[in-house]
Amino acid sequence: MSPIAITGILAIDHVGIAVPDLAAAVTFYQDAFNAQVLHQEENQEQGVVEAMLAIGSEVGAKTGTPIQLLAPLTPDSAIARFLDKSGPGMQQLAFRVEDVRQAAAQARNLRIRTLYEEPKRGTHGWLINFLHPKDCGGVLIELIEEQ
Ligand code: CMX
Repeated sequence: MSPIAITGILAIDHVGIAVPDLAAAVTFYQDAFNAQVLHQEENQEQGVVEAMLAIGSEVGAKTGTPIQLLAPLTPDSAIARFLDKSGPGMQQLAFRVEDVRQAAAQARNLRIRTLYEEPKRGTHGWLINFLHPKDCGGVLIELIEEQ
């Protein structure tokens, strides 16, 4: 019997964009797209400083659609490596899931590698894991469970 697809995917949570300078990128999104800043934080473990912005008003009603701007805190962070190799641009697609451990186990059954055995903490301290971009058609997919 073939393994089941990943279940419990609720929505696209956000698209993540790697930027070298967070303040400059926030200003650009505000000025060019009328984006609203929802939240900013540093995540030392991930080596990022990030801003969550809402774009547009049609989809997602009150808050618009979230875009996450990610800048490196350290030169050896994942975002710094991405910027060095690929330059600024889209770095990840994030799915909100009901249960990140279950989604990760189902991914592994589908022979999609997860970056972590156990979830780590992402934005708002929510549980996260990632699916390897080489197993997802060149897209780094983040799985997020609200806590
Ligand atoms: N999207 C698509 N492909 C990617 C990628 C990305 N974001 N990052 C790396 N790759 C590709 C590389 O281009 C490379 O391809 P080739 O072998 O064809 O050249 C391959 O994957 C391996 O890349 P690498 O440079 O050797 O690997 P890294 O050491 O940079 O690690 C990855 C890649 C995905 C394991 C690392 O970026 C990682 O651990 N990411 C998860 C954590 C993260 O992104 N944290 C920041 C965000 C935090 C948050 O969202 O809260």
